[in-house]
Amino acid sequence: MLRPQDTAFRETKNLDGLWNFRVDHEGVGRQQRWFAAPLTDARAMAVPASVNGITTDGDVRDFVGEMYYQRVVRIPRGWTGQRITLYLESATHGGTVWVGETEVVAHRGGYLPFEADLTPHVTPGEEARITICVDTTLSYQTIPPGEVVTTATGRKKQLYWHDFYNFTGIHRSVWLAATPATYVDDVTVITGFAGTTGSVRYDIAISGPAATTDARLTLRDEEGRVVAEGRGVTGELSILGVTLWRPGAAYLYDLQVELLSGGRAVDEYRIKVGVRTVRIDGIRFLINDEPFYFTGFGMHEDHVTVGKQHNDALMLRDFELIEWIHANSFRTSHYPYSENVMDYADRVGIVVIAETPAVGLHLRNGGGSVAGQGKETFSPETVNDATREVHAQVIRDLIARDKNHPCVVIWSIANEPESGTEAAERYLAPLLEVARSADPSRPVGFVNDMSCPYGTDRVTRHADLVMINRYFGWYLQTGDLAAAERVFVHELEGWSTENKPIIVTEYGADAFPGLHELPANPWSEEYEVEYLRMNHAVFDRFEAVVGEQMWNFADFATKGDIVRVGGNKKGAFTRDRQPKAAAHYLRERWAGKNE
Ligand code: BDP
Repeated sequence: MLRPQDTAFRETKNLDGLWNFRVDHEGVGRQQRWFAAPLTDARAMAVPASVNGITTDGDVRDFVGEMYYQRVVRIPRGWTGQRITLYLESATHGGTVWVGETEVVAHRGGYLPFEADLTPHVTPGEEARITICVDTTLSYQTIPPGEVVTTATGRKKQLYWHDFYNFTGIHRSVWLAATPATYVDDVTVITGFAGTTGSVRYDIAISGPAATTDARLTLRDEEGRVVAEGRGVTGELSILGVTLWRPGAAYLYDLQVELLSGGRAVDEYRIKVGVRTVRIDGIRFLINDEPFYFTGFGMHEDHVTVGKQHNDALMLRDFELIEWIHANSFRTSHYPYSENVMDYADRVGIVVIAETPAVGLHLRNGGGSVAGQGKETFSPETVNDATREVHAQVIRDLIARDKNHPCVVIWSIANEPESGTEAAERYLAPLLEVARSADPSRPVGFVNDMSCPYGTDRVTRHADLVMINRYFGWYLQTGDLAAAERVFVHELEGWSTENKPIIVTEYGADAFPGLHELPANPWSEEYEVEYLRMNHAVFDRFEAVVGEQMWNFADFATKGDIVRVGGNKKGAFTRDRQPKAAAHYLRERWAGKNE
């Protein structure tokens, strides 16, 4: 499946805007066939947007179950004879789509795209009623997991074990798209170079009724000059005098893929190609065979009112701040981000650790402030074989979506799962293999939790590198940075013996914006700076530490809780993207690091 685009043989129609919307409080929508007629008692809802930050009604904000979106669209009259699809960039945490009364697709999982073939169900030039039912529920067989309980007052409540607000809705764009009946279904590129010659290995998948297997490839540089040409569905292009894609100095070639029938083009798809390599050599992380040190953040798609909506203006502000602070990377904690974010990271040369939505797979512990549930994480009743199948599919889908992005240098298959037990090893080790076989060209790992430290963790040995989240001086040794430093050094001495690169993918302390205290105390802006300074002193002692991604880029929403005041306040920036003292400090450190 490829993201829709406009080319000589393809067209798109964006369906963003206000849709009719109704929350199915009674759980009767399917039985009453709400999709079969115009929605009654409907209100307006923005697409894309999270529902939760818009409403003033607590029963809607915290709703658990199915929500209906509906609108009538006119299918462009020029689309006769084309394959017509509906492409949803994401619907959290899953969606069922009807055209008129016909169900055309049902998808589980909240942060990855899915599409429906509408061709047999619509007529170009005529109107069609589209209904999307978004299911907000998380269970032990979803990624991320959750459990729905009924409270004493009979209300359904969603439990989940991740430390960010469970925003729900249609967070990214919805598209109608037309392609030829026989079309380019997938493009995979893997790049390399030897000396000054670049290589682009390609693989094209074709679908549709015509028995076409012929393709023409044209690679152009940023000035539009043709630098390589190819023929056939697999092969390799060579670029003489290649300009590599480098962190901070992106360079993108344009690959035009044309499907040929009888020597004539019948479909066209284009992708951007950054030529670069990624490799681990002992404790070094190499991009283009040069050691790379990650500076940056774990982030969130999170904003006031719109929640997890993708918005280009807000995205640009985030990237402006990333550049201002001299960061060179981020992790898509804790789910795949919008495709626009990945495109933009490619374009500006920001390095990305791409993560699946597998967060909160640690029921005994919870994450950060999230209390444990006292249940076994891995058991027939909780996270089980069926969950692992879903998790494997999510890994494959993430890689299918993002494999061609030069910005992505690591796949993270999970954040802070339980990793110290045999059951965890049985669950996670095969999933690392799933990622490796889906993409042999990038290192694969998962992010280790503080409760499974060096010596007890059983899964990192199956990963290509060490990624750890540590909060010494915050959740442990609170306020005592000298004690925290000692513990952290001790632990890194352990991990250093693994002969793998180590990235500290989270370290952070909450600071309430505007709270100042000298001498510093936890929650003050001063303490956040001192905490970061201590952590950096520790990292600088270890050659194997090849990256620091501070938690978090910006303050973000969490569920209501006694340990969170208006959300998680570990941001270097506030939720409205203004710098705290920590941001000014990081800017100085990272300017020096990247020299
Ligand atoms: C870590 C989690 C992250 C939390 C963070 C925290 O990975 O999602 O937000 O702790 O507590 O355990 O701030």
